[in-house]
Amino acid sequence: MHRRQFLHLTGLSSAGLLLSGCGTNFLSDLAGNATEPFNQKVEELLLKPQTLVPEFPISQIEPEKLLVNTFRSTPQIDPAQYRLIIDGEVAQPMQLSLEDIYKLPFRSMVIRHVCVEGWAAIVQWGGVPLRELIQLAQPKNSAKYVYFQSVDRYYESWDMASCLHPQTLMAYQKNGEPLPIDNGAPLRLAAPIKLGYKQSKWVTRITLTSQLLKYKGYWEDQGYEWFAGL
Ligand SMILES: Nc1nc2c(c(=O)[nH]1)N[C@H]1C(S)=C(S)[C@@H](COP(=O)(O)O)O[C@H]1N2
Ligand SMILES: [Mo]
Repeated sequence: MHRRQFLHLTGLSSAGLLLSGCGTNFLSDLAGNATEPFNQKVEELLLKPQTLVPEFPISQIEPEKLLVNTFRSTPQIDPAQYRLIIDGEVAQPMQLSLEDIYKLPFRSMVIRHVCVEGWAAIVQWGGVPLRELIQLAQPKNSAKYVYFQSVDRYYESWDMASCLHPQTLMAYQKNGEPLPIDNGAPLRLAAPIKLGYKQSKWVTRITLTSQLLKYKGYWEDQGYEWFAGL
């Protein structure tokens, strides 16, 4: 992202964006960032055209085929209190309200959701591309992986390239309607490039890390494949 575009976005959203309580000063952060080079690998991945998964026409959506797959219970989340934290190996940690998130670029796509348990469904997801959120937080050069923490204590980790794929969304709409709570409202991961269990529902925290940790994901830590690409 060009610096001017970044400053514009920061200026645009600074009123609504609360910095997480990490003791950093917003203005000195900005001054510091002006001299820091933008993460080279992230920039390369953003410029390199990534192969898009073919999308389906809206007429092929299969509303009844998307099964709710939740391993604990569906959490209760007050949308007014909800915040998405982005932290870890970033120059600009942030906390976003749903209002902040709805102002960011929107993309919708009709793709196939595939669950390892043997079912699949064509579904339309709408939301903000994850790459927009990652760019806003300005990844440090050390950032290579991304962890997602959910309200039901589900957790996942992804490689950076998959997170920056243009069809990887933080979705808040399903089939053109507000995302139902059972499907992960107010915000869930949705992408046609990975299996269903990678697509965390009820995400509240996105943490960039330099390494994969001992715990990689709810299902991965029970033996399922980590990359889980489609
Ligand atoms: N937080 C959380 N996210 C989750 C799950 C879960 O139990 N908790 N299940 C996963 C699995 S295995 C699948 S197939 C999809 C199912 O999404 P759906 O319930 O919207 O169909 O969510 C994934 N994300
Ligand atoms: Mo699944």
